[in-house]
Formats: sequence, structure tokens, C-alpha cells
Amino acid sequence: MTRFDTLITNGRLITAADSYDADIGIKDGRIVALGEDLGEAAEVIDAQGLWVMPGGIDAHCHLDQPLGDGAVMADDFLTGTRSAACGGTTTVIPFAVQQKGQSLRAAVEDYHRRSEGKAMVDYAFHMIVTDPTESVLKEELPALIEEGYSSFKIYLTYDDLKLNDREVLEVLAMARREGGMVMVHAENADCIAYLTELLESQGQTSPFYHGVAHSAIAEREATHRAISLAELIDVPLLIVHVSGPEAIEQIRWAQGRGLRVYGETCPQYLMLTASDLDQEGFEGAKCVCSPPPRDKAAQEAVWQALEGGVFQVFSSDHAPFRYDDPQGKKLHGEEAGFHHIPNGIPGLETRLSILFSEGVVKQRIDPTRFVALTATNPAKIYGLYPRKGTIAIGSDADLTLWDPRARSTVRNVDLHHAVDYTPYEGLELTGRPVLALCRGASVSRNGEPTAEPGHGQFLKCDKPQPARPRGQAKGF
Ligand code: DUC
Ligand code: ZN
Ligand code: ZN
Repeated sequence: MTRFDTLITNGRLITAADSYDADIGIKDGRIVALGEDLGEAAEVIDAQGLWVMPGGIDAHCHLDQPLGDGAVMADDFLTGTRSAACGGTTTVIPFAVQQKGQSLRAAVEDYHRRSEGKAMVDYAFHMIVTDPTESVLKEELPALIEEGYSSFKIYLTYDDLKLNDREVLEVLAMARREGGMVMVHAENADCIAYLTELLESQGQTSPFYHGVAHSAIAEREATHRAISLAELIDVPLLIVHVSGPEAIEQIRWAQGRGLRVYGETCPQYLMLTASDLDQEGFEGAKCVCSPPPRDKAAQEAVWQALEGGVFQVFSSDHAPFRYDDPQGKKLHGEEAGFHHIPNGIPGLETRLSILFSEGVVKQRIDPTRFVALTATNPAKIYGLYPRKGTIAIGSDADLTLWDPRARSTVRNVDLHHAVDYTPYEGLELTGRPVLALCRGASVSRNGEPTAEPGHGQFLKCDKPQPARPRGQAKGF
């Protein structure tokens, strides 16, 4: 019998800490050896000229999430994880959402039913807490955190999701007691409602005005408030999908004061601006997401925060709605006012290639930082490390082999989600994932899926033990 199931030879290994040349021996889905001349294997993959990185972890994506208004997400666990695999992502963490009045456990059980047997890559669940009743806070959440659902998102906006400040404090206090990780969608609901009504009363309802209503000031205020509430309770907090300098300044300020405040951003805030909401006809609806894309100066601020360590996580916030569909952007068959357009942009498959091409190839971030942002830090923050997010003996053999010179053009027909557009159509990229392994088995090759639905396994997350953000201590 050979020593390894698979041997990856001649590659350049890149982790969040280092890059070096070594071979990787894989047995039973795990990395069991790193070094030179490792011996015999049933299968040898020659990675000459390729970079071998930990498989991507997309720690913020929405799949098959039930919605109340007639909109239906285009991607379920099959098409979403297929798309992830083809883009080099081998773990996804979507959201089990609690409907108001529903128990959280019912939401988690429902989400297991939706995912069962469908996923091509591994997956964990965040929860979305919308109704923090006493039994949710004292019984359900503590039990669920122990069972491997250790992170949850709360909202400061959206009528059917938002919590008031008192509820936020109660959730944060529970997270402190039980050791959960809280993510927050930070936009001020009343500011958005006020501006929306004002714009509507003036007949300013095209998709462009979505960006006006979701003002950066409303994002800044909510970011500062969330940070203050977390400081009061003395608990870590992660601000998701940060769009520009106003919120970044708040996070940088908090980190500078030694608070355990983490930040996440997404491709749309590097690649899109408000002018993408202002296209001919209704096309701008394709780029309606919250917070919205801002301007060129905001893109630059996001880049600087990625380079400088304000952000720890780079996720897609994949929220898949078809454009030309009565269950999608043209909800109920209408080109409705911006307030009625489902929020979200597809991005699971393009997330890594965009950051690789625009960040690594253009030398804005180095390859080790790319790995930290897209795999290692999310694994650490959400309790999956070191099983996921690194190349180490004992870790799952979740590996993505990159050709750093390959060129391609983004075209929706080549993507594997079920959405009928990509906001990045025509974008030219350098660097592409040529092979992705999830627990040692190939899940995509040259951008095409190679896994069967059901290959992906559910992952229980440990209680996160995040290090302090960069600049304060080692770790990120
Ligand atoms: N905003 C969210 O809060 N969630 C999904 C997508 C979006 O745009
Ligand atoms: Zn959000
Ligand atoms: Zn989201």
C-alpha cells in the first residue's frame, strides 16, 4: 500500500505566514506530510509553476435563505457550492435565519434540510438572530453554541430583521457569557427610512437612489453605535460588508483603542461605484446591495484598509437574485422603485479571482495576506482553525492550486451559479484557480465542477478565540 492517497509535488506553498517550496502528502482527506521526496502515492499532482494555497473560506454568503416578500434566492446549496468550488472556495458559511416569532433551533433544523445531500464543498452555519426572546438568549443560543453554531449575525436595519439597542446589548451579553462571535450589519434604519420616504416623495425611485438612501453617514453612525455597545459589554464584534472610509475610520479608531473589533469587506466595494447603480433603464438594479457601492475614493480607502490590516476578512456577501425574474430584481414582474428591489449581488465564484488579480497581481497585497483574508482569518474567527484555513499537518486537505499567470475574462455564461448575470461581466483577470481539493478530493478543475452533490460535509464550529486585530498582537 502506498503511503499517500495523493501527493502534490513541485508547488510553491503559501500560507498566511509564509511561502516556500514543498510537497504535500495527503491521506484520508488530511495533510499528513510536508517536505521533499516524500515517497509513493496513488495519485501524483504536479504543481510545477503553481501556487498552492489553503482552499478559500467564504464566511459570508447567502444560499437558499427564506425571504418574506416574494423574492427567492437563485442559488441553493447545490448551485451555490458548485459555484464556490469552481472559484477555488472549499468552505462556505451561509446563514440560518430566524423568522420573528420562530425558534432559532427550528431555523437551524430547516437549514439542515435545505443543505442535506446537496453541497459540493464543506459548510458551516452562522445564525441570524431576529427575535432575541428570553428563551432564545438563555436556552437556545447557549445550547446551539455548544453544538457547533458559534457565530451569528444581527441587523441594525431591515424591518423584518433589525434589533433595537437594548436587544443588541442582550445579544452581546449572551455572546460574552457563552463565547459566541457576533457579526453586525451596521446601517441606521431610521436614517434609511427617512431618506427613502423623502426620495420617493420627490419621485426619485430609480436604482441609483438606493445608494443615496443608504448613506455612508447612516453606515458610519451604526458602525460607531455597534462598536460602543460591544465596548460596553466588553465582547468581540465583527462589522460585516464595510463599504468605505466613514465606517473604516470607526473600526480603525476602535482597534487603535485596543478593542477586539474586526472588519470584513467584499469585492463589490473594490470594483463597483454608485455609477453602476445609475445604468440605462433598470440595469442598475443588478448592483443594488446594502451597504451600496460608493465612489472611487471609497474604493481606495477600502484597499488601504485591506493592505493596512483594518480588515481581517474578505467575503463575497453572495446574495443571489436573478435580474430578469419576477422572484428576483424585477420583483413581481415590475421595474419597481429602489426600495422594493431585493438587495444583493452574486460573487461566490469571482471573489477569490478578483482579489488575486486586483490585489496580488497588482501588488497591493502580498500572497500571504491574500491567504489570511480569504481563508486563515475567517477560519480563526469562526472556530474552524486549524482544521480549515491553513496548510499544516493534521489539517483537512482543502487546497487550491493557482496559476498566477493565467488570464481570463469574467463572463456569466462561464459561471456556475444560477443567477442570470454577474456585475463583473467583461472584467479581465490574471491568476486563476486550476484545481480545488476539499478533504483531498477534487471539487473543481479548470473552473469546472468535479464533485458530486453531497461531497460537502457540515462543519461544527468551535467557540472562536480570535486574537486581537493586527497592530495590537500577533495573529492577524
Ligand atoms: N445586504 C445584506 O444585508 N444581505 C444580503 C445582501 C445585501 O446586499
Ligand atoms: Zn448584511
Ligand atoms: Zn449578507
